[in-house]
Amino acid sequence: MVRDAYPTVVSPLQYFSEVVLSDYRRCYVPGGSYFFTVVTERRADILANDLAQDCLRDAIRYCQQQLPFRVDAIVILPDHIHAIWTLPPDNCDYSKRWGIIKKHFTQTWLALGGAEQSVTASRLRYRRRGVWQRRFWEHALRDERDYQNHFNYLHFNPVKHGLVKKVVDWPYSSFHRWVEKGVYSVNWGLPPEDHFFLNHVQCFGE
Ligand code: NI
Repeated sequence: MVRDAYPTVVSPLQYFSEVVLSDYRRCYVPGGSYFFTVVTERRADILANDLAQDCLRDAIRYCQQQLPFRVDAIVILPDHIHAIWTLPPDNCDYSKRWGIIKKHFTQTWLALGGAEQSVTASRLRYRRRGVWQRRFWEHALRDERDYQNHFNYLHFNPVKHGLVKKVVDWPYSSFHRWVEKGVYSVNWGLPPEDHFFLNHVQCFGE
């Protein structure tokens, strides 16, 4: 199978479904896979650094010890995170999990000198800090095609947001893990002028 170039006679989505999807379709669990967008307080650009990545990794592991789930894909952008999780069918409370992750992240992040936005006295009374927005966006992935679209959307996101020209150049992404597994070519990701790709990748909130 050719992985380093798109066959010219096949559209990118056909290419993904035939070549790439077969490698990770086992990840999709009906009713158990979700796409999330989590945003920082006042959209502060605080996340694109090694400290934030380490704190987030710690927080996710801490949460998984209490409430298991699988992180299929994750990308950390300066002011938000996209993630795809698969949850066990008997315990799929993702809100609780995100609550634990945000709280743990905030504790270690602030203890290690990470930045936060100023918070009002009333919010402090509720022990809320100025790191994360309270709400997050979630979308239950309907089928393998939906999973595949969001999986690619997530990994393309640093290019979509203008942070890098090539997907591989953004360090805070599970893209690299999937390259190691052979799901993506290291050169995956089309340039922005490829309208076919952009027209077929919807905007999922961010
Ligand atoms: Ni985004």
